[in-house]
Amino acid sequence: MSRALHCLAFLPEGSHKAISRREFLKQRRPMAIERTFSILKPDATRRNLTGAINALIEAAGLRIVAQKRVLMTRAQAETFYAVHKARPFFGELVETMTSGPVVVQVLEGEDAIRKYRDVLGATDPAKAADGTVRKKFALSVGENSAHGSDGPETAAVEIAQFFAGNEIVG
Ligand code: 3AN
Repeated sequence: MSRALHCLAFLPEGSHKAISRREFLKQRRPMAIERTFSILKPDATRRNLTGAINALIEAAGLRIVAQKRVLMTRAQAETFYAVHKARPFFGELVETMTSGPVVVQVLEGEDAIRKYRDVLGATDPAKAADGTVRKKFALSVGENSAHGSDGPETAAVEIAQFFAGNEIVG
C-alpha cells in the first residue's frame, strides 16, 4: 500500500487528520461493558427518593442488574469505608450510613464506573453540576444521597461485599 493510501485508510470518519493505525483501532473499539456498585444512602431512602434516583440511573443508559434494600450493620459500614478510617469524618460517616435503610445496587453498562460518577456529581453538592443526583437531592457532603465506586478494583470488592454472583442478573 502506498504511503498516501495508508494514511487514507486510517482517517477516522469526518476527520481531516491522519492518525496512526493503533489510534484508529482504539477509536473504533467499543467501550467495555463494566459493572459498578451503588448505594442509595439513608438520606435518600428516608425521603422516598429511590425511584427518582433510579430514573436518573436508567436515563443515563445504565442497567440496574442487582438491587436490595438493607440496613447496614456498623461492621459492614466500617469495612466498606475502611479506606477513610483515619479521616475526621469517619465516625459521622458510619453513623450516617447505619441511620436507616440503604439500597445497594449493581449497575451495568458501557463505561459504567465513570458514567455513574457523572450521574452522581461532585461529592460536595455545592460543587455538583446541574442535573446530577447530588445537585438535585444531596443535603450535605456527608448526606450526599448516593455512592458510586471510583475504579474497577474497588467496584469488584464493593460488589462482592453485598452480592453473591447468582444475585446479579444482567
Ligand atoms: P465519593 O463518595 O464522592 O467518592 P469520598 O470517597 O471522598 O467521596 O468520600 C466517601 C464518603 O464520605 C462521601 N460520599 C461522603 O458521604 C463522606 N465524606 C467525604 N468527605 C466528607 C466530609 N468532609 N465530611 C463529611 N463526610 C464526608
